[in-house]
Amino acid sequence: MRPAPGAVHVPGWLTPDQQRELVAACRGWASGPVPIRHTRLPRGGVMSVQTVCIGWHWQPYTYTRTAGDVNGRRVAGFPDWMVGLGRRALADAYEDPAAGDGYTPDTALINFYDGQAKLGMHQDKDEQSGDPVVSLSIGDTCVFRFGNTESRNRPYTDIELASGDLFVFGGPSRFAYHGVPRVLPGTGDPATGLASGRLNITMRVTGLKG
Ligand code: MD3
Ligand code: FE
Repeated sequence: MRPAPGAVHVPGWLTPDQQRELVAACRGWASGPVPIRHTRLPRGGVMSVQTVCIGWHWQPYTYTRTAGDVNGRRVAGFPDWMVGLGRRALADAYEDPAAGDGYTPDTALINFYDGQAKLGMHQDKDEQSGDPVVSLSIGDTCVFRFGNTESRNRPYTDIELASGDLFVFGGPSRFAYHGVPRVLPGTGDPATGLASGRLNITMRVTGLKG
């Protein structure tokens, strides 16, 4: 499904085995050198979503190697196997075996949503690169709100993202407003290793060096 130019939704892209392996990997990162936490925003808010980063640490609104807002430690590295997964995601989403060639994501934000968590409408513009964002969802289904590039308001489209779904945001959709107004508790399969809640992994290219 292509809800907008450059945006592609591939339901059920991850196999059950891949979902289990990703849950296990994310659990390791969540208790790694920089533990998962509710991000504090510079204006005083605290996000209801919990986030752990790999490759680069996202601290609103910048990327750093060390987590100055958590414990000052360097985040875990971005693994080569995840670069491969990102390339296969682009090839499959754009139905072009070469679409992932040269795609080298260097950071991922791993978001965990409990039944109450939500994410307000925002743009992702802290990356110095227009390369696509690859999003993988595991666990409870959510309502994902995909908007426009002009403002956080209508027009937008609400789409359900379920466990195993791939979403790629490239081209003009890369800088569109988007958010997660709610998750639908009890919709996930505990066989993924997630007893409840929703996990979302977004791979990105920061465009930073070092
Ligand atoms: C569209 N995450 O981490 S994934 C985020 O489900 C974020 O946790 C949501 O928004 C989540 O920034 C949505 C889908 C997504 C991610 C990044 C995008 C859509 C995007 C960047 C540009 C355009
Ligand atoms: Fe985002």
